[in-house]
Amino acid sequence: MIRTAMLQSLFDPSSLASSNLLGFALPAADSAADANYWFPAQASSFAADMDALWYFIYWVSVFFFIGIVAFMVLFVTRYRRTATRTQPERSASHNTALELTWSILPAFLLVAFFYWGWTSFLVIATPPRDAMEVQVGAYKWGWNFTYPSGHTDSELHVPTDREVKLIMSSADVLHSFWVPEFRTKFDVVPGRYTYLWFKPTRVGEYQLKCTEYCGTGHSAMRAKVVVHEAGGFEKWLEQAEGALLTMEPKALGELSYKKLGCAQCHSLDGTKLVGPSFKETASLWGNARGLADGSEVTVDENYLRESILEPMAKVVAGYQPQMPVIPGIREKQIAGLIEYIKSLSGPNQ
Ligand SMILES: [Cu+2]
Repeated sequence: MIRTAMLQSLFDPSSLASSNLLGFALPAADSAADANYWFPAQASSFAADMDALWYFIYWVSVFFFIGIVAFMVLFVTRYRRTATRTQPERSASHNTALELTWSILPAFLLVAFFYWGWTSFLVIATPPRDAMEVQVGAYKWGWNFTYPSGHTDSELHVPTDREVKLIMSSADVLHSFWVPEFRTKFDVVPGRYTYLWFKPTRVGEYQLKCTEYCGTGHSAMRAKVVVHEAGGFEKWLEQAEGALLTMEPKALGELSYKKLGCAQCHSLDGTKLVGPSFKETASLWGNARGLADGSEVTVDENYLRESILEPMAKVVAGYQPQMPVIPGIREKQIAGLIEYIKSLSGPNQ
């Protein structure tokens, strides 16, 4: 690529990377560098390019910072007021050649920043057609991911060296999808779909963070991202789906409680979070529960099933109508969750 060649002629990345000058290594464009002082590890196909652009702007800024400060100190010292020099030096009101130089040369640099940034942005903003598609749901305060097979999970699992396109939407407010190691980030907006793509290049576990302040639970709005080695993703998906078929209901309910994001808002120990604690729900089994609209409902299987499928139908008194619909939830998971919640008031709780 032209940009890379241009950069390599400006700074020799291989010598810098190997000498690791003060830890500010400049990675070669096709490398997958480890974490360093400035950046986490590079784990996607455009991470190296993104970092190289950052280092380019960084070193240009360092050059001008040092140059400007050095001249400033020189002039301040050299032309300072002294006992023998009490009047200001005479100075030219302007110098056309100098002014043209300091305007035109930096303009070329700005165009270089723009060109590099723009062409990189085009790559990041254009998802490849044959990418694997994953639906992403964001809500206060968690994430869910629905895979092409229909499986929904609270963790993002992807195969390595395969383009992945995320089709994202929010159930409530603005959120933002960010995995620092992938060097890409995009807002997740209620009422519309936004897209983000990446090609993971490094097997490992990463953390997805929400980067749009979205309320009190914002800092806890994280999810595990797993990049599998070749074949590992299919194996993981098969296992996760197999678990749905073979697990006994209560155990499946406990797993779903963690996997589907219920745990973000419903505690098991009576603590009031965004939604009522499941312990409280269980303790009311067979009895009436007060709703936000002043009516009452009997806590039983039908009430729980309705609340999972249609969270706004019966909002418990004292809580905000905030729960999102869980995409792709299976009947078996609903039955499991009901059994699990029921069990929380049992003798061994
Ligand atoms: Cu958020």
